[in-house]
Amino acid sequence: MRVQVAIVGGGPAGHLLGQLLHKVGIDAVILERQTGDYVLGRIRAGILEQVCIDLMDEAGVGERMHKEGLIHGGFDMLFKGERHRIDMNKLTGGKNVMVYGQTELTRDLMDARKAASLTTIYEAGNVTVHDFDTAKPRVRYEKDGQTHEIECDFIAGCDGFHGVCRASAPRNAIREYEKIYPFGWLGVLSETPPVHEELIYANSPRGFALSSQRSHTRSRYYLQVPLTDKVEDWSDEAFWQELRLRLDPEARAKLVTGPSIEKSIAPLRSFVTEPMRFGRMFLAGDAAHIVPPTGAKGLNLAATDVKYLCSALIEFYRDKSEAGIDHYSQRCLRRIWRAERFSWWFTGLMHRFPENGEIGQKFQEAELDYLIHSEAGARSVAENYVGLPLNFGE
Ligand code: FAS
Ligand code: PHB
Repeated sequence: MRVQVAIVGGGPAGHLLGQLLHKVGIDAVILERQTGDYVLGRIRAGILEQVCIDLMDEAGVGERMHKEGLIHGGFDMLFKGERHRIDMNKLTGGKNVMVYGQTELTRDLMDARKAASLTTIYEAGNVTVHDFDTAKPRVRYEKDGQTHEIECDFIAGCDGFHGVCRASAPRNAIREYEKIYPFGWLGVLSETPPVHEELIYANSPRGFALSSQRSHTRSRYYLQVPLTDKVEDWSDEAFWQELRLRLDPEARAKLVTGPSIEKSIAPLRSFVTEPMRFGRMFLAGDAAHIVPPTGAKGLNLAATDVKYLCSALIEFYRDKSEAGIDHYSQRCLRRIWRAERFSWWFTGLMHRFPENGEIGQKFQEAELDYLIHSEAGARSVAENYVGLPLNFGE
């Protein structure tokens, strides 16, 4: 097989890239090691920035998102038993975010790809990437007991944190930055109405909690838990009991519990790869960077990487210019580090760090108290949360 772009990884980054390339007539194949159902079964992000919403529209798959997505103009920060709303819409001159699950976004992209009869090879085993330091890179994979080879002009590594593409980059050409947090997020998805119409981020003496949602009838909750916890250690009842203890009385009274339809523990890390381009191989999304989910940036960063990569490839094929692909890494990394910084800061503000002692909690409470009484402080939170403009600082 020969294509212009071989996309490794069929998560949101891979499928969004595939759809955007298709819209401009660049042919691509997606190689995904799992089944489509497995990919859709992973419950992850829930918040879309305007940049991501616009890209879904550009990809021609925004219809259900606009019908079912929930526009949020603010969120609450809960500490010392009281909730304080960050009015993002007012503080950013009218910007909002949208609640629309990553699962639904990926499903919309998969459906569009299928409707256009575009090729996604699921259960592609043992994918390997070759000769990306030449003008004729290749990708190999195993399927149905046979080894297959794809010739291409470019390889897009959209294969997530544990993928093969970053791992295949020459070690002397890559620099990795990493910070691992001393706790994880225990997440529960339940077919129960949310306790509040917007999100609640809670900094409680017992630890962080987040009350999020997927719709008016489906809730997503998270608790900060020790890294030693296993998901089987947490019964549904134990989860609901602990969540109650971390919420304020009003939210507690409104909490509707029910059976978990998904329950998992995700580790938290800050991670960035520099550069994101290796000859004719480009990394995008979690393949290149990871943020602690506190700032709801992971999926949104993947979307902007894909936006930049797609425009670079259009320049190459349409304008015969390599300027875009030469500038890709630098363009992505400026935005990535800003989001990494915000996600790290927000994680530090909202989670318990026992190693910092009681005084650490007091510092956090003082910073939170400042933020809710300072328009400048609240605006800083709001403009980072809705997503900095693409041309910020230019
Ligand atoms: P993904 O990891 O989603 O997709 C990569 C794809 O590549 C996968 O389908 C994988 O099967 C495939 N793949 C891997 N290796 C391969 C190989 N060798 N060959 C072929 N295919 C291969 N972000 C938020 O904003 N909020 C959250 O609450 C949140 N929760 C998260 C929870 C977890 C457990 C994780 C891991 C991430 C979470 N994220 C969250 C971040 C998440 O949403 C990512 O940002 C998003 O999935 C990025 O999408 P991709 O870059 O496509 O990577
Ligand atoms: C989610 O709904 O999954 C979610 C929302 C906001 C976050 C993280 C996760 O910061």
